[in-house]
Amino acid sequence: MTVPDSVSLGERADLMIRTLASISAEPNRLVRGFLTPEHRAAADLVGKWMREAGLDVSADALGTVRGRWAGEGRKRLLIGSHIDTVIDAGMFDGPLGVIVGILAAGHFARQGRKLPFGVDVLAFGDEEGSRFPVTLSSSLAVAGHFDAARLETKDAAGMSFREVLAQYGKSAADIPAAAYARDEAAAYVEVHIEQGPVLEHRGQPLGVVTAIAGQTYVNVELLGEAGHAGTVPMLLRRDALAGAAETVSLAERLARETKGEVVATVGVLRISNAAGNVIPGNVALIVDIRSGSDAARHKFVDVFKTEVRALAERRHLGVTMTDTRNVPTTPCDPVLQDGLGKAIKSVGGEPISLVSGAGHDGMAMAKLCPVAMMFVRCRGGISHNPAEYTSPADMGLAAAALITFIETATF
Ligand code: HGY
Ligand code: MN
Ligand code: MN
Repeated sequence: MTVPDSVSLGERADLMIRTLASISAEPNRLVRGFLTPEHRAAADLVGKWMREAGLDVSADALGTVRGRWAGEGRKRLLIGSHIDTVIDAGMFDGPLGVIVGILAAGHFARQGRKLPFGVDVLAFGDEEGSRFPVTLSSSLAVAGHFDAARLETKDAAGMSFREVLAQYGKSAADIPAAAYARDEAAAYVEVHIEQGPVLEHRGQPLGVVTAIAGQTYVNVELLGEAGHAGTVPMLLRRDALAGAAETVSLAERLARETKGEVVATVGVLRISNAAGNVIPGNVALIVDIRSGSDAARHKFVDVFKTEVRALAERRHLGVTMTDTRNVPTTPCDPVLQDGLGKAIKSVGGEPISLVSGAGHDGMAMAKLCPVAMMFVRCRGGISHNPAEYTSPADMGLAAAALITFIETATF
Protein backbone atom coordinates (compact mmCIF):
# COMPACT_ATOMS: atom_id res chain seq x y z
CA MET A 1 0.00 0.00 0.00
CA THR A 2 1.63 3.29 -1.09
CA VAL A 3 1.51 6.01 1.60
CA PRO A 4 -0.36 8.95 0.05
CA ASP A 5 1.58 12.24 -0.08
CA SER A 6 -0.63 14.41 2.08
CA VAL A 7 1.36 17.59 1.40
CA SER A 8 0.79 17.56 -2.36
CA LEU A 9 -2.80 16.36 -1.88
CA GLY A 10 -3.38 19.35 0.40
CA GLU A 11 -1.89 21.80 -2.05
CA ARG A 12 -4.05 20.43 -4.86
CA ALA A 13 -7.15 20.53 -2.68
CA ASP A 14 -6.48 24.15 -1.72
CA LEU A 15 -6.06 25.25 -5.34
CA MET A 16 -9.24 23.43 -6.36
CA ILE A 17 -11.24 24.89 -3.44
CA ARG A 18 -10.15 28.42 -4.31
CA THR A 19 -10.88 27.93 -8.00
CA LEU A 20 -14.37 26.64 -7.22
CA ALA A 21 -14.95 29.51 -4.78
CA SER A 22 -14.56 31.99 -7.65
CA ILE A 23 -17.89 30.74 -9.09
CA SER A 24 -20.50 32.91 -7.38
CA ALA A 25 -23.69 34.83 -8.23
CA GLU A 26 -22.09 37.95 -6.74
CA PRO A 27 -18.61 39.46 -7.16
CA ASN A 28 -17.96 40.27 -3.50
CA ARG A 29 -19.35 37.28 -1.63
CA LEU A 30 -19.87 33.57 -2.23
CA VAL A 31 -23.46 32.78 -3.20
CA ARG A 32 -24.22 29.62 -5.18
CA GLY A 33 -27.87 28.53 -5.17
CA PHE A 34 -29.42 25.27 -6.32
CA LEU A 35 -30.15 25.04 -10.08
CA THR A 36 -28.69 28.47 -10.79
CA PRO A 37 -26.20 29.34 -13.56
CA GLU A 38 -23.53 29.26 -10.84
CA HIS A 39 -24.58 25.74 -9.88
CA ARG A 40 -24.21 24.75 -13.52
CA ALA A 41 -20.77 26.35 -13.79
CA ALA A 42 -19.60 24.70 -10.57
CA ALA A 43 -21.01 21.35 -11.71
CA ASP A 44 -19.18 21.65 -15.02
CA LEU A 45 -15.89 22.43 -13.26
CA VAL A 46 -16.29 19.54 -10.81
CA GLY A 47 -17.18 17.27 -13.74
CA LYS A 48 -13.99 18.35 -15.51
CA TRP A 49 -11.90 17.52 -12.41
CA MET A 50 -13.61 14.14 -12.15
CA ARG A 51 -12.81 13.35 -15.81
CA GLU A 52 -9.18 14.45 -15.33
CA ALA A 53 -9.00 12.12 -12.32
CA GLY A 54 -10.01 9.20 -14.56
CA LEU A 55 -13.65 8.92 -13.46
CA ASP A 56 -16.66 8.43 -15.73
CA VAL A 57 -18.85 11.52 -15.32
CA SER A 58 -22.65 11.86 -15.45
CA ALA A 59 -25.32 14.11 -13.94
CA ASP A 60 -28.71 13.03 -12.64
CA ALA A 61 -32.15 14.68 -12.90
CA LEU A 62 -31.41 17.11 -10.05
CA GLY A 63 -28.02 18.07 -11.38
CA THR A 64 -25.97 15.92 -9.00
CA VAL A 65 -22.63 15.32 -10.70
CA ARG A 66 -21.34 11.75 -10.35
CA GLY A 67 -17.77 10.61 -10.93
CA ARG A 68 -17.70 6.83 -11.24
CA TRP A 69 -14.61 4.69 -10.76
CA ALA A 70 -15.36 1.10 -11.70
CA GLY A 71 -14.42 -1.62 -9.30
CA GLU A 72 -15.01 -5.32 -9.24
CA GLY A 73 -18.52 -6.43 -8.33
CA ARG A 74 -21.75 -4.51 -7.86
CA LYS A 75 -21.10 -2.82 -4.52
CA ARG A 76 -20.20 0.86 -4.60
CA LEU A 77 -18.75 3.15 -1.96
CA LEU A 78 -20.42 6.56 -2.31
CA ILE A 79 -18.34 9.59 -1.34
CA GLY A 80 -19.76 13.07 -1.57
CA SER A 81 -20.87 16.42 -0.27
CA HIS A 82 -22.51 19.54 -1.70
CA ILE A 83 -21.46 22.40 -3.99
CA ASP A 84 -24.31 24.77 -3.14
CA THR A 85 -23.71 27.41 -0.48
CA VAL A 86 -25.45 29.67 1.99
CA ILE A 87 -25.40 33.41 1.24
CA ASP A 88 -21.97 34.98 1.91
CA ALA A 89 -20.56 31.52 2.53
CA GLY A 90 -17.21 30.09 3.41
CA MET A 91 -15.50 28.24 0.59
CA PHE A 92 -14.95 24.90 2.36
CA ASP A 93 -18.48 23.94 3.55
CA GLY A 94 -19.43 21.30 0.98
CA PRO A 95 -16.74 21.58 -1.70
CA LEU A 96 -14.10 20.14 0.65
CA GLY A 97 -15.86 16.76 0.68
CA VAL A 98 -16.33 16.67 -3.08
CA ILE A 99 -12.73 17.67 -3.84
CA VAL A 100 -11.18 15.27 -1.32
CA GLY A 101 -13.41 12.56 -2.81
CA ILE A 102 -12.13 13.30 -6.31
CA LEU A 103 -8.50 13.27 -5.13
CA ALA A 104 -9.03 9.95 -3.32
CA ALA A 105 -10.83 8.21 -6.20
CA GLY A 106 -8.30 9.64 -8.64
CA HIS A 107 -5.49 8.10 -6.56
CA PHE A 108 -6.83 4.64 -7.41
CA ALA A 109 -7.96 5.40 -10.95
CA ARG A 110 -4.50 6.70 -11.84
CA GLN A 111 -2.88 3.52 -10.59
CA GLY A 112 -5.41 1.44 -12.57
CA ARG A 113 -6.14 -0.36 -9.32
CA LYS A 114 -9.05 -2.76 -9.01
CA LEU A 115 -10.67 -2.93 -5.57
CA PRO A 116 -13.51 -5.36 -4.75
CA PHE A 117 -15.97 -2.43 -4.97
CA GLY A 118 -16.42 0.69 -7.08
CA VAL A 119 -16.32 4.30 -5.89
CA ASP A 120 -18.74 7.05 -6.90
CA VAL A 121 -18.00 10.67 -6.02
CA LEU A 122 -21.21 12.72 -5.73
CA ALA A 123 -21.51 16.52 -5.88
CA PHE A 124 -24.96 17.40 -4.52
CA GLY A 125 -26.55 20.74 -5.42
CA ASP A 126 -29.12 21.31 -2.68
CA GLU A 127 -27.84 20.68 0.83
CA GLU A 128 -28.23 24.19 2.20
CA GLY A 129 -31.84 24.71 1.15
CA SER A 130 -30.99 28.36 0.46
CA ARG A 131 -33.19 28.64 -2.64
CA PHE A 132 -36.34 26.63 -1.91
CA PRO A 133 -37.93 26.12 1.53
CA VAL A 134 -36.76 22.50 1.50
CA THR A 135 -33.32 20.97 1.88
CA LEU A 136 -31.32 17.83 0.96
CA SER A 137 -33.36 17.41 -2.25
CA SER A 138 -30.52 16.05 -4.37
CA SER A 139 -29.26 13.53 -1.81
CA LEU A 140 -32.84 12.43 -1.04
CA ALA A 141 -33.28 11.73 -4.78
CA VAL A 142 -30.07 9.66 -4.81
CA ALA A 143 -31.36 7.80 -1.75
CA GLY A 144 -34.71 7.16 -3.47
CA HIS A 145 -36.71 9.32 -1.05
CA PHE A 146 -37.49 12.46 -3.06
CA ASP A 147 -40.99 13.71 -2.26
CA ALA A 148 -42.58 15.08 -5.46
CA ALA A 149 -44.49 17.67 -3.38
CA ARG A 150 -41.17 19.54 -3.23
CA LEU A 151 -41.61 20.35 -6.92
CA GLU A 152 -44.42 22.77 -6.07
CA THR A 153 -42.37 24.81 -3.57
CA LYS A 154 -41.37 28.26 -4.80
CA ASP A 155 -38.21 30.34 -4.56
CA ALA A 156 -38.09 34.03 -3.52
CA ALA A 157 -38.89 35.05 -7.12
CA GLY A 158 -42.04 32.90 -7.10
CA MET A 159 -40.59 30.29 -9.50
CA SER A 160 -41.54 26.71 -8.64
CA PHE A 161 -38.90 23.99 -8.14
CA ARG A 162 -40.46 22.24 -11.16
CA GLU A 163 -40.15 25.32 -13.40
CA VAL A 164 -36.58 25.99 -12.29
CA LEU A 165 -35.65 22.33 -12.89
CA ALA A 166 -37.03 22.53 -16.44
CA GLN A 167 -35.09 25.76 -17.01
CA TYR A 168 -31.96 23.92 -15.82
CA GLY A 169 -32.66 21.40 -18.60
CA LYS A 170 -33.86 18.53 -16.43
CA SER A 171 -37.16 16.70 -16.20
CA ALA A 172 -38.95 15.84 -12.96
CA ALA A 173 -40.01 12.57 -14.62
CA ASP A 174 -36.37 11.43 -14.46
CA ILE A 175 -35.91 11.99 -10.72
CA PRO A 176 -36.81 8.40 -9.70
CA ALA A 177 -34.00 7.15 -11.97
CA ALA A 178 -31.51 9.07 -9.79
CA ALA A 179 -31.92 6.55 -6.98
CA TYR A 180 -29.33 3.87 -6.29
CA ALA A 181 -30.47 0.30 -5.81
CA ARG A 182 -30.09 -0.67 -2.15
CA ASP A 183 -27.91 -3.66 -2.98
CA GLU A 184 -25.55 -1.39 -4.94
CA ALA A 185 -24.90 1.27 -2.30
CA ALA A 186 -22.49 -0.24 0.21
CA ALA A 187 -21.90 2.92 2.25
CA TYR A 188 -21.80 6.70 2.09
CA VAL A 189 -18.81 8.59 3.50
CA GLU A 190 -18.55 12.38 3.68
CA VAL A 191 -15.55 14.51 4.53
CA HIS A 192 -16.61 17.93 5.83
CA ILE A 193 -15.10 20.91 7.60
CA GLU A 194 -16.17 20.63 11.25
CA GLN A 195 -17.85 24.03 11.35
CA GLY A 196 -17.20 24.04 15.09
CA PRO A 197 -14.24 24.50 17.50
CA VAL A 198 -13.77 20.99 18.95
CA LEU A 199 -10.90 19.64 16.80
CA GLU A 200 -8.99 22.91 17.04
CA HIS A 201 -9.53 22.92 20.81
CA ARG A 202 -8.26 19.32 21.03
CA GLY A 203 -5.29 20.05 18.74
CA GLN A 204 -6.33 17.42 16.19
CA PRO A 205 -6.69 17.80 12.39
CA LEU A 206 -9.33 15.10 11.88
CA GLY A 207 -12.30 13.62 13.74
CA VAL A 208 -14.97 10.95 13.37
CA VAL A 209 -18.65 11.89 13.58
CA THR A 210 -20.75 9.66 15.84
CA ALA A 211 -24.15 11.15 14.87
CA ILE A 212 -25.67 14.07 12.96
CA ALA A 213 -27.94 16.13 15.21
CA GLY A 214 -31.68 16.02 14.54
CA GLN A 215 -33.42 19.23 13.48
CA THR A 216 -36.86 20.80 13.91
CA TYR A 217 -37.81 24.00 12.06
CA VAL A 218 -40.84 25.81 13.51
CA ASN A 219 -42.36 28.58 11.40
CA VAL A 220 -43.99 30.99 13.86
CA GLU A 221 -46.42 33.66 12.59
CA LEU A 222 -47.65 36.33 15.03
CA LEU A 223 -50.76 38.31 14.09
CA GLY A 224 -51.36 41.66 15.81
CA GLU A 225 -52.79 44.89 14.49
CA ALA A 226 -50.97 47.37 12.27
CA GLY A 227 -51.37 50.89 13.58
CA HIS A 228 -50.03 54.38 13.63
CA ALA A 229 -46.74 54.58 15.56
CA GLY A 230 -47.63 58.02 16.88
CA THR A 231 -51.23 57.73 17.90
CA VAL A 232 -51.86 54.29 19.43
CA PRO A 233 -51.22 54.29 23.22
CA MET A 234 -48.76 51.56 24.30
CA LEU A 235 -51.33 49.73 26.40
CA LEU A 236 -53.73 49.44 23.45
CA ARG A 237 -51.23 47.99 20.99
CA ARG A 238 -51.11 44.47 19.56
CA ASP A 239 -47.54 44.72 18.36
CA ALA A 240 -46.54 41.56 16.46
CA LEU A 241 -42.85 42.49 16.37
CA ALA A 242 -42.68 43.04 20.12
CA GLY A 243 -44.21 39.57 20.44
CA ALA A 244 -41.64 38.19 17.99
CA ALA A 245 -38.81 39.78 19.96
CA GLU A 246 -40.06 38.07 23.12
CA THR A 247 -40.28 34.80 21.15
CA VAL A 248 -36.64 35.09 20.03
CA SER A 249 -35.51 35.74 23.62
CA LEU A 250 -37.64 32.80 24.80
CA ALA A 251 -35.94 30.42 22.32
CA GLU A 252 -32.52 31.62 23.46
CA ARG A 253 -33.36 31.36 27.17
CA LEU A 254 -34.86 27.88 26.92
CA ALA A 255 -31.88 26.63 24.88
CA ARG A 256 -29.34 28.08 27.35
CA GLU A 257 -31.20 26.34 30.16
CA THR A 258 -30.52 22.94 28.46
CA LYS A 259 -26.78 23.54 29.12
CA GLY A 260 -25.72 22.47 25.61
CA GLU A 261 -28.14 19.61 25.01
CA VAL A 262 -30.26 21.72 22.63
CA VAL A 263 -29.39 24.73 20.49
CA ALA A 264 -32.00 27.13 19.06
CA THR A 265 -31.53 29.87 16.48
CA VAL A 266 -33.77 32.43 14.82
CA GLY A 267 -32.04 33.37 11.58
CA VAL A 268 -35.06 34.60 9.62
CA LEU A 269 -37.60 37.20 10.75
CA ARG A 270 -40.00 38.81 8.27
CA ILE A 271 -42.09 41.92 9.08
CA SER A 272 -45.00 42.42 6.70
CA ASN A 273 -45.31 45.97 5.31
CA ALA A 274 -42.42 47.11 7.48
CA ALA A 275 -42.23 50.88 7.99
CA GLY A 276 -40.73 53.06 10.72
CA ASN A 277 -44.05 54.70 11.56
CA VAL A 278 -46.24 51.57 11.54
CA ILE A 279 -46.81 49.23 14.46
CA PRO A 280 -46.06 45.77 12.94
CA GLY A 281 -49.23 43.77 12.52
CA ASN A 282 -47.79 40.56 11.06
CA VAL A 283 -44.40 39.01 11.75
CA ALA A 284 -43.08 35.56 10.79
CA LEU A 285 -39.94 33.88 12.05
CA ILE A 286 -38.19 30.52 11.63
CA VAL A 287 -36.82 28.76 14.73
CA ASP A 288 -34.03 26.23 14.02
CA ILE A 289 -33.90 23.70 16.92
CA ARG A 290 -31.21 20.99 17.09
CA SER A 291 -29.99 18.33 19.44
CA GLY A 292 -28.07 15.06 19.41
CA SER A 293 -31.00 13.64 21.41
CA ASP A 294 -34.38 13.36 19.71
CA ALA A 295 -36.15 13.16 23.07
CA ALA A 296 -34.54 16.41 24.25
CA ARG A 297 -35.41 18.14 20.98
CA HIS A 298 -39.06 17.06 21.07
CA LYS A 299 -39.37 18.11 24.73
CA PHE A 300 -37.83 21.50 23.92
CA VAL A 301 -40.28 22.04 21.03
CA ASP A 302 -43.26 21.24 23.27
CA VAL A 303 -42.16 23.62 26.04
CA PHE A 304 -41.30 26.34 23.52
CA LYS A 305 -44.69 26.14 21.78
CA THR A 306 -46.56 26.20 25.11
CA GLU A 307 -44.73 29.33 26.17
CA VAL A 308 -45.22 31.04 22.79
CA ARG A 309 -48.97 30.44 23.02
CA ALA A 310 -48.94 31.96 26.52
CA LEU A 311 -47.03 35.08 25.45
CA ALA A 312 -49.30 35.53 22.44
CA GLU A 313 -52.37 35.36 24.67
CA ARG A 314 -50.87 37.86 27.10
CA ARG A 315 -50.21 40.24 24.20
CA HIS A 316 -53.59 39.61 22.50
CA LEU A 317 -51.80 38.27 19.41
CA GLY A 318 -52.90 35.50 17.09
CA VAL A 319 -50.23 32.84 16.57
CA THR A 320 -49.73 29.92 14.19
CA MET A 321 -46.81 27.50 14.50
CA THR A 322 -45.98 25.02 11.74
CA ASP A 323 -43.18 22.45 11.79
CA THR A 324 -41.57 22.71 8.36
CA ARG A 325 -38.70 20.33 9.12
CA ASN A 326 -38.44 17.39 11.49
CA VAL A 327 -35.33 15.32 10.85
CA PRO A 328 -34.30 12.66 13.39
CA THR A 329 -30.76 12.36 14.73
CA THR A 330 -28.78 10.26 12.26
CA PRO A 331 -26.39 7.75 13.85
CA CYS A 332 -23.18 7.03 11.94
CA ASP A 333 -22.31 3.40 11.28
CA PRO A 334 -19.94 2.02 13.96
CA VAL A 335 -17.95 -0.15 11.53
CA LEU A 336 -17.39 2.78 9.19
CA GLN A 337 -16.48 4.96 12.16
CA ASP A 338 -13.91 2.40 13.21
CA GLY A 339 -12.46 2.32 9.68
CA LEU A 340 -12.20 6.11 9.57
CA GLY A 341 -10.59 6.11 13.02
CA LYS A 342 -7.91 3.63 11.93
CA ALA A 343 -7.30 5.65 8.75
CA ILE A 344 -6.89 8.84 10.79
CA LYS A 345 -4.36 7.07 13.01
CA SER A 346 -2.50 5.91 9.87
CA VAL A 347 -1.83 9.54 9.00
CA GLY A 348 -0.69 10.38 12.50
CA GLY A 349 -3.91 11.75 13.95
CA GLU A 350 -5.76 10.84 17.12
CA PRO A 351 -9.38 10.28 15.96
CA ILE A 352 -11.61 12.51 18.10
CA SER A 353 -15.26 11.39 18.16
CA LEU A 354 -17.89 14.12 18.03
CA VAL A 355 -21.55 14.80 17.22
CA SER A 356 -22.27 17.04 14.24
CA GLY A 357 -24.49 19.98 15.20
CA ALA A 358 -24.61 20.86 11.51
CA GLY A 359 -26.86 18.97 9.13
CA HIS A 360 -25.42 17.13 6.15
CA ASP A 361 -26.40 15.09 3.11
CA GLY A 362 -25.62 12.03 5.20
CA MET A 363 -29.03 12.53 6.88
CA ALA A 364 -30.64 11.74 3.53
CA MET A 365 -28.14 9.06 2.48
CA ALA A 366 -28.78 7.17 5.72
CA LYS A 367 -32.15 6.20 4.18
CA LEU A 368 -30.18 4.27 1.53
CA CYS A 369 -27.12 2.81 3.27
CA PRO A 370 -24.81 3.04 6.31
CA VAL A 371 -23.20 6.50 6.58
CA ALA A 372 -20.12 8.00 8.21
CA MET A 373 -18.38 11.37 8.28
CA MET A 374 -14.83 12.56 8.77
CA PHE A 375 -14.47 16.11 10.13
CA VAL A 376 -11.57 18.42 9.30
CA ARG A 377 -10.34 21.06 11.75
CA CYS A 378 -12.01 24.47 11.30
CA ARG A 379 -10.17 27.63 12.38
CA GLY A 380 -12.03 29.25 15.28
CA GLY A 381 -14.98 26.99 14.54
CA ILE A 382 -16.23 29.70 12.16
CA SER A 383 -18.54 28.61 9.33
CA HIS A 384 -21.43 29.91 7.24
CA ASN A 385 -19.15 32.92 7.12
CA PRO A 386 -16.48 33.98 4.58
CA ALA A 387 -13.87 33.72 7.37
CA GLU A 388 -14.31 29.93 7.32
CA TYR A 389 -10.91 28.24 6.91
CA THR A 390 -9.07 24.94 7.06
CA SER A 391 -5.41 24.53 6.10
CA PRO A 392 -3.94 22.75 3.07
CA ALA A 393 -2.07 20.52 5.55
CA ASP A 394 -5.31 19.40 7.21
CA MET A 395 -7.05 18.91 3.87
CA GLY A 396 -4.12 16.81 2.71
CA LEU A 397 -4.31 14.65 5.82
CA ALA A 398 -8.05 14.20 5.22
CA ALA A 399 -7.42 13.09 1.61
CA ALA A 400 -4.64 10.71 2.70
CA ALA A 401 -6.84 9.26 5.45
CA LEU A 402 -9.72 8.80 2.99
CA ILE A 403 -7.41 6.99 0.57
CA THR A 404 -6.27 4.70 3.38
CA PHE A 405 -9.90 4.15 4.42
CA ILE A 406 -10.81 3.10 0.87
CA GLU A 407 -7.73 0.91 0.63
CA THR A 408 -8.67 -1.02 3.77
CA ALA A 409 -12.48 -1.01 3.55
CA THR A 410 -14.41 -4.23 3.04
CA PHE A 411 -18.07 -4.31 1.97
O1 HGY B 1 -28.05 23.81 8.38
C1 HGY B 1 -27.08 23.08 8.35
O2 HGY B 1 -26.67 22.56 9.36
C2 HGY B 1 -26.37 22.80 7.07
O3 HGY B 1 -25.29 23.69 6.96
N1 HGY B 1 -27.25 22.93 5.95
MN1 MN C 1 -23.69 24.55 5.47
MN1 MN D 1 -22.26 21.54 4.54
